[in-house]
Amino acid sequence: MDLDRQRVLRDAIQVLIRNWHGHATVPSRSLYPHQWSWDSAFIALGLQHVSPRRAALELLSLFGAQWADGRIPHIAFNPAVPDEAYFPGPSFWRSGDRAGHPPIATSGIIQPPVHAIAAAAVSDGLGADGPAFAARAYPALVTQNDYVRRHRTLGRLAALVHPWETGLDNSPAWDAPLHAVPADLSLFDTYTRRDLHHARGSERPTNEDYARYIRLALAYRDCGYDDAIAQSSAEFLVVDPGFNALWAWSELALAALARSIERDPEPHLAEAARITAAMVEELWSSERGLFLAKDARSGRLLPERSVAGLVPLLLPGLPADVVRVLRQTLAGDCFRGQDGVRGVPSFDLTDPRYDPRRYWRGPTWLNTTWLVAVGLETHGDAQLADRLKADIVALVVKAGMREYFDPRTGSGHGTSSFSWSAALLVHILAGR
Ligand code: 9WN
Repeated sequence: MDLDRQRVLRDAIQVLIRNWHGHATVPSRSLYPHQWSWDSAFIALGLQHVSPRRAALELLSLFGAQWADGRIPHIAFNPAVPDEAYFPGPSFWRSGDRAGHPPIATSGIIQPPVHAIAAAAVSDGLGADGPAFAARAYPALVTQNDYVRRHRTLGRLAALVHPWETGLDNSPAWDAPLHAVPADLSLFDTYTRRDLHHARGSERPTNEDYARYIRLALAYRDCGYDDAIAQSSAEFLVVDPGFNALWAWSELALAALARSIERDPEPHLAEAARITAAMVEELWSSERGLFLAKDARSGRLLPERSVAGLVPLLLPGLPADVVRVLRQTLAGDCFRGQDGVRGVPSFDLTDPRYDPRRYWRGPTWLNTTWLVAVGLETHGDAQLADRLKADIVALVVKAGMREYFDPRTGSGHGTSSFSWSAALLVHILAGR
């Protein structure tokens, strides 16, 4: 390993150690001082190479925040951190008011279900302890996906009630449905944004969009997080190709976990095939060259090209012509075709709304770049997958463990010492 790689590996491990708070890892000590759902899955993938036991604990501690209905909330709050350290905090979400709440305070929305993928990897790395871990993780993961299927599907695919549920919160793909939600700036008489204390306003969502996020979260909370009520009255309801692809991919990981503890993998394989087929029928656009999100309120596909539309490459069951077109789109002008682009930009470089430094509106993120790289490997394109992984390493060598990166200059943005950037770097340097 060359000196640069040795240096960033050491730095990354230090970030993971510093951000560990005893049973889980915060995404960032300053901007995100609690446990986040999909972050923990990416973090566990990296942590397994440092300490397989810590990686297992990271996931088990998140499962400890699971609700009785099966949802794994997007934030598990650390009781030792003051309410005002992050907004919206525990006093906003009021998870304790709802029957079946977990022993600690949590948010009420969800994030993409990447956890089974992490659990399957962690279980493999635990050696003789793997089956015992798998036996504990498996029921939580099955219930997590059952919740999505029973409470969140509209027709055949999952629908999300808040941009934060997609993980790609501020993507221009959400502009049209989100801008139909009133932006009530008087909400800031009651609530204070905390993110702007830790990150530049020019790299975060606007106040108008933040007011819409608050309104949507309040509406979901005030209907008691009841999904039937929420879906029938939702001001925002989208079917996201990234979330649905990760849901299908997680069923494949559940099949592997099931096998390892002598359970039947078949229902998981069938579920993955079902979701994959539904995605191709409902979200594929040969015209735009990738999967699109759908506005479930109008039934219309949203035309924006975002990295979420490439994430379904992870699914081995895609038709060959879909894979071919996805690879062309990835290599074309919208994403990788232009000189000097590193990783996979989160949004279409040719769209006037592309912004290389505002979160999810253009920057390269390491998690989505890694997911696309694994998708390429799934379809036999190891060469381009390796280039994406080399880009990830190069970005971190140049700018450190930043939250996201300008795709063309490689400069780092958002928060520093960001856990999933560190974890995925470790994972890649371990040859994954
Ligand atoms: C809201 C923690 C999270 C990530 C999301 C990312 C950002 C939160 C925020 O940070 O969202 O959940 O306050 O902006 O968009 O993907 O999980 O790292």
